[in-house]
Amino acid sequence: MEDQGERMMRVSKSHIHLTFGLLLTTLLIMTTVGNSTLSYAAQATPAATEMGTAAGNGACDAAVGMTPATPAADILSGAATGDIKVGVAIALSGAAKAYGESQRKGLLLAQNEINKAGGVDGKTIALLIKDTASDKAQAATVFQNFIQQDKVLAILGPTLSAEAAAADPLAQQASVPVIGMSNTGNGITEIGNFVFRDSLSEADAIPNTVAVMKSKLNINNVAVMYAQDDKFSSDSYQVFKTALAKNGINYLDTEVFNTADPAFDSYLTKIQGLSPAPDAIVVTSLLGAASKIIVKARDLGLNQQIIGGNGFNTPLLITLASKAAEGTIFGGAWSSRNTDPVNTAFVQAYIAQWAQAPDQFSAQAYTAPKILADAIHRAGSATDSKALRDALAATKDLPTPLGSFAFDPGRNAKQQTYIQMIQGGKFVLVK
Ligand code: 1QQ
Repeated sequence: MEDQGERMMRVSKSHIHLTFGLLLTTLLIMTTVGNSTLSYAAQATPAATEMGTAAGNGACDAAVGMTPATPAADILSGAATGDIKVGVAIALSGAAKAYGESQRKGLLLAQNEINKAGGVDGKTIALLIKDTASDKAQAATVFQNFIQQDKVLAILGPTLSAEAAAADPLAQQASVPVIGMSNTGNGITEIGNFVFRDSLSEADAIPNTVAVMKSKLNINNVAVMYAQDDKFSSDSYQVFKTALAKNGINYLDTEVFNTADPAFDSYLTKIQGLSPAPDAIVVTSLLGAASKIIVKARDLGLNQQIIGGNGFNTPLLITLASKAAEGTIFGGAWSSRNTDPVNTAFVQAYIAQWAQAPDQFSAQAYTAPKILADAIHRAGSATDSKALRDALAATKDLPTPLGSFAFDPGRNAKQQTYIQMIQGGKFVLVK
C-alpha cells in the first residue's frame, strides 16, 4: 500500500510544481486516494510560531527571528485624522479573529503607503477601524454608526459573509459604497449596486479545487460535514455539492455541526463506520472548527489526506493542526510566490513592517484601500458617493498583489485560483 510519503512524492513529481508560498485556505476533505489509504504517523508538534511565520517560503522565512519592525505610530492608528474618512469593519474578536487581524495589518500598511505618497489628490485617507466581533448584529451596528455618525465616504469589510448579509443592506440603502475584502459566500454583491468585493468567491474557487480532487487525487465518493450556523460554511457546502456532482463524485453521507461545537468525535466516528468507506469527507467551516477536526481525525486513525478551499487563509492552520495538516490541499485567490513585482513589493513591505508573512486576507485587505484610492481619484470627488460607486465599477487594469484588478459586471473579483498543498510544513503549488 502506498504510504503518505510515497503518495506525496508521486503527486509531487507528476502534478505538483514545488514552490513555497503561504497557506491560502482550507476546507476539510479527508480522502482515501484510489485504493491506497494514506497513513499519517503521529508526529511531534513543531514549536508554535507567530502567525505568518509558519509559512515556509523564501520571502516569508526571512521574517522568522527578525526583530519586529517598530511600526510608526501612525500606521497603528486606526483612527487616523485624515481628510477622507473610510469605515473599516473587521472581526478583531470572535470566531473570525484570525482573519481580521491579518486584514488590519494589510489595511494599515496600505493606508500608510497611500498617505506617505501624498494621499488622493493631496487628501489623506483615514481608516476608522471598528471590531465586528464576528457577529452579524455587531457588524450592522458598526455600519450604522459609520453611516449616521461618522458620515464615511465608503466602508471596507465586514470580515464574514454572515456579517455582510446583515450589514451591507444598510450601506446600500444609504448609497454608501462597500468593498468586501474576504466575503466569499453567495449573494453578497446581489445585495445592491453599491456592494463590491475584491475577494474571490467560493463559487469560483471551489470548482477548481474539485477538478484537482478528481483529476489528480482520484476521489470518487464523499461524505459531507458543514457548519450550519455560518453563512460562509453553508454556502460553501452548497457550492461543493454542485461541483462534486458535476465531476461525478458520489455523496454517501451528510453531517451537520455548529461552529462552536467543542468536539467532533461523533461525526468523524460515524463517517469512519460508513461502508463503503468514502474516498473523501467534505467539511466546510471556519478555522477553529476545521483545525480541531484535522487533529481529531488523526487521533481517530482516519488515514486520509486533507484538502481545502476558502476557510483557512492563514498559516495558523499549521500552527493549530501542526503535522496533522500535512497533505492538505487548498484553493484560494493569492500566493506569496506570485513573482509579479507589485506582489513581491507587497510581501517585502509587509514583512518589513510586521515581521511576519502576509496571507491572503492581508493581501486582499491591503488591496481594498488601493482600489478605493484609485476610484476616488477617477471620480474627481472625495464626497460624492454616487460618483465613487460609478468609478469603482469602472476599475480596470489596476496593478495589485491580487494581479491586474478589475471588478466583473456583478462587482466581484475575477482572478485565478491558486491551489496549494502542505508538505513537510511547507506549501507547494499545485499546477
Ligand atoms: C466568508 C469567508 C470566511 C471563511 C473568512 C472571512 O470566506 O465569510 O465569506
